[in-house]
Order: sequence, then C-alpha cells, then structure tokens
Amino acid sequence: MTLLINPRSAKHNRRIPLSLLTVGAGLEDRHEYEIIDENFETDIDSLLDNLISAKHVKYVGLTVMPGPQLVRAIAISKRLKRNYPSLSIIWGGTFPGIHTTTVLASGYVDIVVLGQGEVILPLLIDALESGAPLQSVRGIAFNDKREPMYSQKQEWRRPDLHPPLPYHKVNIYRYLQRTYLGNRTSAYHSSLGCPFKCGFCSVVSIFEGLWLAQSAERVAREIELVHKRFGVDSIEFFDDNFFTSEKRVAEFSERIRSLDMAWWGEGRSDTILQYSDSTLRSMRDAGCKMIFTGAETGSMETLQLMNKGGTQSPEVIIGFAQRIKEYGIVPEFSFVFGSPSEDIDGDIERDIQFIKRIKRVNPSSEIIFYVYAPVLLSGAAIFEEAKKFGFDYPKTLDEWSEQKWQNLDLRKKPMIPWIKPRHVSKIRNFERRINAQFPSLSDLRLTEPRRKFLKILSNWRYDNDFYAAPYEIRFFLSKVFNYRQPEIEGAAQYPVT
Ligand code: B12
Ligand code: SF4
Repeated sequence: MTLLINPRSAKHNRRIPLSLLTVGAGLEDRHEYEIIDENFETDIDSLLDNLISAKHVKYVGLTVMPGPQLVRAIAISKRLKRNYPSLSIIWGGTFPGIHTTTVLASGYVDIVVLGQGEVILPLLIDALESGAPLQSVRGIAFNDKREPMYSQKQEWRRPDLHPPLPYHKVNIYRYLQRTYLGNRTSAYHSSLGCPFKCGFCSVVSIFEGLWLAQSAERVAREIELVHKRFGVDSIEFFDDNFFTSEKRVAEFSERIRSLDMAWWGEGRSDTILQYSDSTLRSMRDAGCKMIFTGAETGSMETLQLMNKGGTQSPEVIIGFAQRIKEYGIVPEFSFVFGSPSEDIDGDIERDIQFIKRIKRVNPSSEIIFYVYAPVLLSGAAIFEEAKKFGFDYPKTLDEWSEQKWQNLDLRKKPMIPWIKPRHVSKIRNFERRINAQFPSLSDLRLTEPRRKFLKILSNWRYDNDFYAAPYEIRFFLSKVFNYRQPEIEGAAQYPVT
C-alpha cells in the first residue's frame, strides 16, 4: 500500500490536489494507494499511525512546494522515518525537483521523483517490489552509500496520454469553493511547462522551455465531465501558460461555450495580444473572466535582465490592458519588485508610476505585488546578479524551515541583501493604497458601499503620490474589513507567465 500525502499548504484556500490525483491516476489498477490531504486533517500523525498499523503501508509519497508546505513535509517525513525506518519516503513536485541534493542529504527522504509521478512512481514501486536496482528506474534520484545518485532522465509524456483523474479517491465536494468565478469553482491542469525561459521562474528549472498540452477536445471533455458529474460551474486552469497556443484556446472555447462555465488562466500578455478578435470573442463567450499575466516591471531593461523573451515590453502590457478591457475580461498583472539593481529606490518609484498608468488605461486591472525571490537557475543573468550580491540557498532542509526562508518563498518579506526594510515599506504602503483605491474583485466580502468608502479614504493619497504611514487604510483594510488579498485567497497567485 502506498500513501500519497498533500502536506498542509493553505488554511482556507484548499485546492483540489491535482498533483496527487495525477500521480494516483498512474497507480490505479496497478498498486493499492490512498490520498491524504493534510489541509483537512487535525491530527495527521495519529491518522498515519493508524493507517500504517492497519494496512500494509510500504511507501509514502509527499508532494512538496516551497513555503509552509515544505515545512509540513519535513515534519511528517522526519517523524515517519524515525518511527518507521523501513518505510520508503518518496518526495515529488517542484521543490525536490530543484533542490534534489539538499533533500536527499536530509537522511529522511529516500527517493526523489524527478518529473511525472504518474509515469515514474508505478515503475519505481515495481522495482522496489522486485528488488531491481534503483538505478534502472528512470527519472529518480536516491542516496547510494550516502552519495546522491541520479538515474537516467525519464522522457516527458504527452498529457493527452494521461489516464483519467481518479476523482473517486478524494471528496471533490469539499474542494468546490465560492470564488469570483462562481459558486463551485474547481481546478484543472491542461498543459505542462512553458516555451519561455524567464530567468526568475522555477518552471524553467523543471521544463527547460518544453510545453506539452492536452488537446482542446480532451480539455473540453474533462471540463464537461466535472460540470455534469459534480456541478462544477467554474474552473481555474493551473497551467503555467494556458494560452500558449491560440488554436487550442480558440477550439477549447468553441467546445465549452454551451456549458455556461466561467474560467481563469495564466498567460503572457504579448502572446494574447497577438490573438485575433474572433479568438478573444470566443474566449469571452465561453466564460473566460480573468487572465493572470506577469507584467513584472515597467522597465524594458529589467525585462531583459529577467530574460522575459517574446515581444514583451511595457508598451505591450499597456496594450494588453487596453485591448482585453474591450472584451470584459479582467487582467491580473503580477509585478516582481526588487530585481538586483544599483538603484532599487528609483526602480520602485518607476514601477509604481507604471502601475498607475495601467490603472488609468484599465481601472479594473488587478495588481499582484511580489518581491523578487531568486530561483536556482544557473546561467540566468538575474540569478547570477543575485549571487554577485551574495545570495545563496540553504544547504539543509532544517535551514529551509526557518521563517526567513518561508518569507522568501512567499515573496512578501524578502531577505535578499539588496532589498532594505525601507524598500519593502514603500512597496507595501503603495500596495495598501492601491488595494483601498481599487479593492480586488476577488474579495467577495467587500460590499459596494465598503468599496466606495475605501476609495474616498484613499483618494488624496493616490492623487498626491503620498504613501507613507497609511495607518488609516491599514486599519480599515485589515482590521475592519479583513481584506482578502487576491494573491493569498483569490483566483490567482503565481508569479509566472
Ligand atoms: C495549485 C498551486 C498552489 C495551491 C496549493 C497546491 C496544493 N498542493 O494543494 C496554493 C494556492 C496553496 C499554492 C501556494 C503556493 N505556491 Co503554488 N502552485 C500551484 C500550481 C498553480 C498548481 C499545482 C498543481 O496542481 N499542478 C498540477 C500537477 C499535475 O503538476 P505538479 O504539481 O507539477 O505534479 C506533477 C509532478 O511534479 C510530480 N509530483 C508532484 N508531487 C508528487 C508527489 C509524488 C509522491 C510523486 C511521485 C510525484 C509528484 O507528478 C505530478 C504529476 O505529473 C503550481 C504551478 C503548476 N502549474 O504546477 C504552483 C507552484 C507549485 N506553487 C509555487 C509556489 C512558489 C507557491 C507558494 C510558495 C508561493 C506563491 N506565492 O504562490 C505558495 C505557498 C505554498 C504553501 N502555503 O506552502 C511554485 C513552486 C516553485 C518552486 N520553486 O518549487 C509553483 C511551481 C508556481 C511557480 N511556477 O512558481 N500553490
Ligand atoms: S514566467 Fe511565465 S512566461 Fe516566463 S518561463 Fe515562467 S511560465 Fe513561462
């Protein structure tokens, strides 16, 4: 028996664990397994102890993202290894995919799966069951005489060949939540990777410019299935770059038009700006409500340092804000403040003015604020710059658990040497100001009178570029209205695309 664990990653915002459902799809009919989502468990230790004593559990797989989920994955794995040394502890997901040797050096993770769990895990379990050498299983890393060993790479499999998701393994209804998109929002992942190679993006570390997608026909079929079977009325597409192929998006939109669904996805503004009017119309008519897109910065020079690629430029971002407004689709622009630079103060001020320009062009644009967190990408100019400033990653998992590294992962309170507390204050104060002036649509609790009140409260600051000490805004936003930041609770949160 294999246990697949989703360590706690969110208090309220519990998303359907697509990673483990996809891995589970590969185990169906081959190996017995269960999915455990710690987001719903109050005492996972007792639950695991009971399962391990009642069933013949030999393998425990954990999916691991950096941040709070990593901290929980460490605690769970450490305890299991200590109490049940013969269990094989297997990690998968982006974090172990990038920081593989650090994970293996911990001593409590036996094997890291590098790539598609649905392809690799069944082969790994076969090998462990038969006693075949681990080296013969493609796509893994493991310790051999305390040294990390990598097997040969496993080819990526086209996601059209994925077996269907085993929804019966989870209680899908507890994941359906009310969002800006609808009353029963679920999620789907329809493509792997991204064809671009931005220097700050973890997708590049894993996929190296590869993009493989399910056909429009298959995606539409899967969406129809959850709509009809579970009453799902809206979907968040968790693809890193859903909009890479205009042809696929146009065909998908045509196919789901009659379902009356609402949906959200992540894409590049330069790509979508090149779409034809008819594709944008089809998207709108098929329920596309919001597009998350990485604006990153208002500086062409910084975009180049970031290796943003394509035809991305500040003018393209403004053009996208303008054009998408005509279709009633809300753009969410994420900004990465604090790229390495000799003039961080000047850069922050420039980006603030750029955001105000976006808001003038399209006031309904949502703005997501992140602070640059280096991603391990050797050779990427921005990462090499960060290293020059003295940045380095932790060398042990215990160090990764420290609060300061979680702050870095969450891209809110950085600890990178060139960003000083005054920079963070300036960014946060402006963020509060903009949240008051233009409260996020994704906060469903903010009534219209409250939105109006916040706007009046913040008008003079916004108009006069006065951001310092916004105590009154802070008080009303967080203490009185308990404001929900879009990147924490809403439809979107990723510094990608
Ligand atoms: C949904 C999501 C979330 C959800 C929760 C997800 C969950 N597990 O419950 C929420 C909103 C909570 C979240 C939060 C964060 N997230 Co997030 N999230 C995602 C997102 C969009 C989709 C994940 C998903 O379902 N993918 C679909 C599945 C099918 O793909 P997959 O996860 O890669 O899984 C495959 C393989 O990796 C492997 N695999 C994965 N797990 C396992 C386990 C085993 C045992 C095996 C064998 C194989 C295996 O097999 C799977 C199937 O092929 C990804 C981006 C993405 N497109 O993947 C980001 C992503 C994982 N998140 C990321 C980040 C940084 C965060 C945050 C830390 C910060 C932030 N600002 O968003 C926060 C904080 C997390 C926390 N609280 O701990 C990064 C991680 C980057 C990195 N360096 O590792 C990603 C990659 C986005 C990005 N490109 O930057 N996230
Ligand atoms: S930031 Fe977006 S466009 Fe760039 S590589 Fe990552 S997913 Fe692709």
